[in-house]
Formats: sequence, C-alpha cells, structure tokens
Amino acid sequence: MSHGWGYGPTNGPEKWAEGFPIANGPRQSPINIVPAEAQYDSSLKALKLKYDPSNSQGILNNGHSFQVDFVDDADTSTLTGGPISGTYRLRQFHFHWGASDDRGSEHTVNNIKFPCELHLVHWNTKYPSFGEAASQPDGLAVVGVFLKIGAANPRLQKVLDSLDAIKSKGKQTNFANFDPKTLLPGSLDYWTYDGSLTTPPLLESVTWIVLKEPISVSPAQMAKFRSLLFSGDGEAPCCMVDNYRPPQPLKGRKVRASFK
Ligand code: B30
Ligand code: ZN
Repeated sequence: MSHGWGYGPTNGPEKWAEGFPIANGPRQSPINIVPAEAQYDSSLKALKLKYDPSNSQGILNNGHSFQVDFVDDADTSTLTGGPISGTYRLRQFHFHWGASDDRGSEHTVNNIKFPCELHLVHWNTKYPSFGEAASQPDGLAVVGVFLKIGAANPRLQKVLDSLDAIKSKGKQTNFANFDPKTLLPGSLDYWTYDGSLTTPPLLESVTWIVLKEPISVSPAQMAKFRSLLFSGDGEAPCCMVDNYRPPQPLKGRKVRASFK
C-alpha cells in the first residue's frame, strides 16, 4: 500500500484538502473537546464492548501508523450501546503519537494535547462490508483513548514487543489472541460527536466516542512507538512520529457527554 499523503510539510494535514476537498467539510475530525461546553445527555447508554481475542489476526506498519487487524466476518467482536444504534464490528485498532511528550493526540481537551491516542475502529453491520460502511454517515464508530505519561502499562507490552518485526512500511506479522478490552481505562465515561476519518480519505462517516479517562504509558514505551519508520526498506529512514491531524473547526456541532 502506498499513499501520496503523509504528515510532512509537503504532504501533511495542511495539504490534504488539495486531493481530498472534504478536508474542509462540515463534520471533520479530530476536534478540541471543551468539557464545559459538552452537554450531559442522560439518554446516552453505557458502552458495551465484547471482543473475542481469537479474532486478532496481524499487525501491520501501513506507512502512517501501525494497526492490529481483526477478523470481522461474524458478530464476535462488537461495539453496541453508547450513542450508536445496532451492532458495529471491530475492524482494527491503531495509534497516533508525537515526536515528544508534549504532543501526539488528535483530539485535545481544553486544548491540552496528550502524547498518544488509541483508535478502535468499528463498522456498522447494517452495511455489507467495512468499505461500504466507510462512506455512510452512520457507517463507522471509533473509540478514542488518550495515553498519558506515567507508569509503564503492561497491557501495551505485547503490542510494543511486536514493533521490532514491523519497523518499516509494508511489514506485517502475526498477532494472535489479543483482547483489546485490556487496553481500556477503568471508566467508560465518554464524549461523543459526529465526525470523520482523521486521515485521507477523511470520510464523514464516524461517530466518535472519546473516553474521558486516559490510560498510562511510560517514557520508555513511548520511545518504542517512535522507533517505527514511515519509510519502506530501501528508502531513506524516516521516524514515524507526529502522525496526528490537529483539531478541526466544530462548525456548530454539539459534543455530548455520557457523564455529569
Ligand atoms: S481514524 O480512526 O479516523 N484515524 C481509516 C480508519 C480509521 C481512521 C482513519 C482511516 C481507514 O480505514 N482508512 C482507509 C483504509 N486504509 C487502511 C490502511 O491500511 O491504512 C487504507 C488507506 O489509508 O487508504 Cu492507510
Ligand atoms: Zn486514528
């Protein structure tokens, strides 16, 4: 897989609108979340995440992040409840991070950036496939989890130990029997709003569910993320860092909170 877009000065977020005009659309992501402006909505349900560890399949350096892919041919790893109707299947999870600890998340809270953000990507089974769901306004639901510097997180270790095998773009390796639920914080309190993919094609198909409580990551664990490369074998090595899009205009959208 190869992309014309990236995160550099010539192909980064400021240039994406040239190839993907929806970059300036009405429901782009990420956003800055202002908790004082979010409306508590008592009708929002609890999030239900049911994941089957045997669905985890492989881990891939896709040239802009790394992703853990899941088998999604049955309703075995699903997201229900929360702000969504029906059943959404887990397709993959991935992360965005910075070159240093003062940046890296896509969403911000009161303009505060976290060093890393996890995205668990799900698609609505009312559509026949991920690809078809990805262009529908209610096609995808992504759960976002902030990472903050603190104690080493043992739940991240299996993921991080796999990164040596996928250092450069296009590399992949097996990644079996992993339960992504182990990556979630203790509280499933969330903010939710209607948005988009944060990378090209920037499709406006995502119900965003951003968890309030961060999980921890140590400085040594962040260093492991930053040891990946954007580049492929035989290209000039280029560290995979700062692979985040900055917050986009809210354009009148409402952010709802599941908690008071
Ligand atoms: S995100 O969670 O909003 N950051 C996609 C999924 C989630 C997000 C962004 C993008 C996505 O599915 N993109 C299209 C599929 N990709 C997947 C891939 O293998 O990595 C192919 C592509 O972009 O054209 Cu690269
Ligand atoms: Zn993402």
